[in-house]
Amino acid sequence: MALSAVLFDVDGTLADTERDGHRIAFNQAFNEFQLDWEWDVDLYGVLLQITGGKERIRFYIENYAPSLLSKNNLDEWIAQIHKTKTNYFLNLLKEGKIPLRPGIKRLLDELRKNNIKIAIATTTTYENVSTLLQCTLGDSALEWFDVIGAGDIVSKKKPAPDIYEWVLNQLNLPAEACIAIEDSENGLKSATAAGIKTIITVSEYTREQNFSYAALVLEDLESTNHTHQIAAQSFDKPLSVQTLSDLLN
Ligand code: XBP
Ligand code: MG
Repeated sequence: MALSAVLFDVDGTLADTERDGHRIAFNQAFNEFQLDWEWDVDLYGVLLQITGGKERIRFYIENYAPSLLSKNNLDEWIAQIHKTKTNYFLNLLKEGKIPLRPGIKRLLDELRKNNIKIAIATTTTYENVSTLLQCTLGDSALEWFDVIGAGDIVSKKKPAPDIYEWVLNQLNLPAEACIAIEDSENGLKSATAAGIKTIITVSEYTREQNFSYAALVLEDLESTNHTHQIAAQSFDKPLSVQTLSDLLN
C-alpha cells in the first residue's frame, strides 16, 4: 500500500528529552514540593519502564515511598507535582536546551514536500509537544502536523496500542498505509499492536531493549548503519520518503 502518513513518537525520537530534560524537571518539582526524592540517571532508566509522568510518580511512590500511599487525595497531589514538573520542562525547552535529533527536520521537510501526512503519538503532555515543536521548528510548525495525539487523550498509555489507534482514527487511515518512528520497546509494542510497521532510532536509555520485530533499527535518521528485520531491501542512504515507501511494500 502507498505510504500516506508517518507517525512520530516524541520523547527519545524527535528529541533526546529524558535524561537532561524530563528527569531534571521531575527533580526540580520534587524540590519545590520539599520532597527529598532525587531521580539520578540510573534510577530514571529503571523508572522509564513506566510511560507517563503521573504514572511514573505513582510507580515511584508504590516502590520507593509506600508510606505515602495512604495520603489523602493522592491522585490530585501527584497531578499537582506533575503540573509543576511540566512548567519546569517547558522552561528548559524555551531556554533552547533540547534540540531535535539528527535528520528529524530533513525528514519532516521531505514528507511535507511529498504531501505525506505527519502525526504525533506520544504519552507526554500536549504542551510539551507543542512547545518543543515551536521552539525547534518555529511558530508555524504545529500546522505541519495533521494529528497530535498526546498525554491523557487516551486512558491506557504505551505499551497499549490506544494512542496509535486514536491517531489512526483521527487520520482516517488504515495502519497498513502508515509507518511509526519510535525509540523504545514500549513504543514499538504500542505501534505494532495497532498494526503499524515501526522504525526504531535508538536512544541512550533504550539501546539494549528488544527491537527484534521492528522494520528497521537505526542509530538515528541520518545513519546508514542499521539492522533491518522485516525489509529485504538494503539502504545505503539516510532514511527518505523512498525508503519509507519501500519498507511498506
Ligand atoms: C515518554 C514518556 C513521558 C515522558 C514524560 O514515553 O513516558 O512520560 O517521560 O512526559 P514515549 P510527561 O516516548 O514512549 O511516549 O511527564 O509529560 O508524561
Ligand atoms: Mg519515546
